[in-house]
Amino acid sequence: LEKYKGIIPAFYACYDELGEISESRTKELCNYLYKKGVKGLYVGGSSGECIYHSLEERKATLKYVAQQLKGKLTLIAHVGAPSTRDSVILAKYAEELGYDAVSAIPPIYFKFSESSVYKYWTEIMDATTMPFIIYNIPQTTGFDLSLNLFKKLIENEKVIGVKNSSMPVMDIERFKATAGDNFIVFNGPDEQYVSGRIIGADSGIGGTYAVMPELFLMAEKFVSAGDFANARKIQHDINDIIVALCSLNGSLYSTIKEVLKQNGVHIGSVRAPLEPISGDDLNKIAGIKALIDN
Ligand code: NAY
Repeated sequence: LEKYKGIIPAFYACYDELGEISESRTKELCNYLYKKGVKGLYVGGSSGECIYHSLEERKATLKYVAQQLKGKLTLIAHVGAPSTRDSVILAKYAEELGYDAVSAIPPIYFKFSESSVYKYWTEIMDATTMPFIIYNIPQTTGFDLSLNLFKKLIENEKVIGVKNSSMPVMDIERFKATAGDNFIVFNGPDEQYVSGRIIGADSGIGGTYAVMPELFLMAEKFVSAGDFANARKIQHDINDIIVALCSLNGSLYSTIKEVLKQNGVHIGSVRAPLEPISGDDLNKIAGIKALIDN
């Protein structure tokens, strides 16, 4: 499980100037992050704008990333989709491409019982021989993974981890205490990376890592060394940056993409209904970039 331990950025959707998925830009972002020294990538998740993509677009992104980085970085494919059918299609495709693991949010839109969610995740697991990582993100899905359902899920040995994005860090502690050493708990909220790691997370997957990989790599270095005073300082800087990234009139991801553009990485904007940054707020990007660079 060592290959899952480290800084794993959630990969962004890379568009051309017309807003279509771009092969060259996807590969450019792959190269950029590879050179930064991250451990792996979480492809096609929330930050990847997966819910705004067709099945073909999701497959294309999975393919371009694999072509660029298979064997170089740990690759996790997020395959959660509104229907079980589409999730299974994506999981099988990720297996064909040689991804290390698949992961999925619970089904969205309708309210589902725990047994329906259990069935959904299990059908995805049954579709391939790959390891599976549960994705718990109640603030966007409305489904809060209970400890009881968690216990039932981890009876399946394909379940090697949980990416926990719920805000109480205590959830991380409970999942880790329940699942034990031979299991990976990924910290989800970037604002709480250091706390998450200290309370029991083994690793992290996050939507803001790719815009400031150096800072998360440094936080991780301090946490692993037991230097919590310095880890906390880095977390403070990270949180100032996250607050700034969230303060503009578009979406978090459109701000991030504008900052990356100033770093020479052009991956387009975001797909509507996510909004691009506009007007005066565009002038604030340089200031946010400076905050990250300092
Ligand atoms: C993914 O699947 O793309 C992620 O890992 C994103 C998780 C993010 N949560 C949400 C609600 O988008 O990383 C967090 C988030 O961007 C970060 O904590 C800043 O708020």
